Amino acid sequence: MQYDTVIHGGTVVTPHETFKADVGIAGGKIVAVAEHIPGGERRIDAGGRLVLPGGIEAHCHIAQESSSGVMTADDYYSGSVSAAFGANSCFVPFAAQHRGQSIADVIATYDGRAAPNSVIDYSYHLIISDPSPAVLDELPGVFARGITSFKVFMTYDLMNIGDAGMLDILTVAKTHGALTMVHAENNEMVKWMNRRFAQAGLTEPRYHALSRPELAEEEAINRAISLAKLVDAALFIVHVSTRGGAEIVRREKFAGSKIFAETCPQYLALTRADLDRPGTEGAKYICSPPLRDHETQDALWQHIRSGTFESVSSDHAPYRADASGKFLNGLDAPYPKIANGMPGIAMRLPYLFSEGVGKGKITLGDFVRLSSSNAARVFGLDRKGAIAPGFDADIAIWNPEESRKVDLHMQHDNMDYTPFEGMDIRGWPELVMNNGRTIVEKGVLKAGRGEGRFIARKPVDTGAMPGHRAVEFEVAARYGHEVAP
Ligand code: DUC
Ligand code: ZN
Ligand code: ZN
Repeated sequence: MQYDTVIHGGTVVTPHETFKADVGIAGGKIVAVAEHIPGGERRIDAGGRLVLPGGIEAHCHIAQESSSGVMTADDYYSGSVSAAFGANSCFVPFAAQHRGQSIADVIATYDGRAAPNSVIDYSYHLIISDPSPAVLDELPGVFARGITSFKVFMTYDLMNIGDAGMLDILTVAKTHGALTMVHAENNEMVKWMNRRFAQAGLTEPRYHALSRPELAEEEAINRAISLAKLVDAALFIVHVSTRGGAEIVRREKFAGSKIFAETCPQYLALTRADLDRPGTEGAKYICSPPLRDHETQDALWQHIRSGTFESVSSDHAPYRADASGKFLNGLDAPYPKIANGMPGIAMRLPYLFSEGVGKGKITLGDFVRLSSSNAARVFGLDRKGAIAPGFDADIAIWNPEESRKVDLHMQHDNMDYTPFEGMDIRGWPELVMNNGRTIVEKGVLKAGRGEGRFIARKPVDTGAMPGHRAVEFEVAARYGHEVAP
């Protein structure tokens, strides 16, 4: 067998095993994993290193306008470069529909942004803000193209599609084996809180966190799951930030509903006290759902280690701390007018490795699941997320001993701050591959603009999940006559 590359002497990690092995790569694929593999045009010494599946970043905002028209600082070049430096071989940003826009137009727009620029493999989740009959009719064509997941919002007036809109989308998604993702916060609770704070003149960033109560997330998660259960559709709850929300997810998931969920490093590393930073600093920590407290961090870690979450995603939403981003409406804009989100695509995995594996909160197998293999399974990336023959040679070689202090320079994004600045990290990716191409090696970018490929994804696999049967849909069996729901 001729190998293009052999990674030798490393420790390979899968979700269930950690073992010494060499990895043989040919034609962009892993073709052998064995105790000793001779040959190879290139031999990479991985002695003392961990050989892991390349990360899959399943939640990030790249070259995306927010509903209020603010463009992210990262395009598909800088965003994918930053992802690659953070040990990711593949990412799935959002392609966002704005109201009135056809889905064909949305996809063409994002193809134009991604294809010439991405240095790593990519796909999109489609954001649907306007589930009109014409838009619902377009969805089968989107699934056929391999875009098998989309996100909807229960909050923001320009995005919220309402419960009936969600039921329509969940139903179409179920028909096609697609996965609906949801941003779950109760819109009316948030707007009511905003009005009260505005009336009292409380508009500094710290009130952002208080304006989006934990109960707003918990109520919306509960409602979203009820809607999904009614039609027995698969649902992925994004960026869970509360103990109560995680508990609902856990209860429903382990009762057999088709529920998936993620949390994000910012909810583990930061708290609402960060919004109290002086001057314009607090605005850097505005994200939704908002940062919480130390008790919540402990609870979320417990849920991570006990299997409530499929993945830990960055929710990289890069808005610079200047007039192009956070301060489009001025330096002293009230918090509802400050762009919502923070960067973190390069820090997701180093943070999870250092805090999680390094401090004994999760195992190496958990790290592989949370960083890559679960996202591959849930989002239909069937050739990714594993170090095994037949899979894409998407590999990250980690030095578990390398220590770094986080600074902006090591993010390689287009941002002017990192919320993780100054943190001590132990464990760092030394070499990252996508399809057998070395994309980052010892701090140097090796990948070329536009070398990433669009990946057509498979439908969501819920075969092992019993799901939920609503009795009201068994009209014929129970009541002797048919009603088409
Ligand atoms: N939701 C996200 O997922 N990211 C940024 C802002 C938001 O509301
Ligand atoms: Zn969201
Ligand atoms: Zn997001």
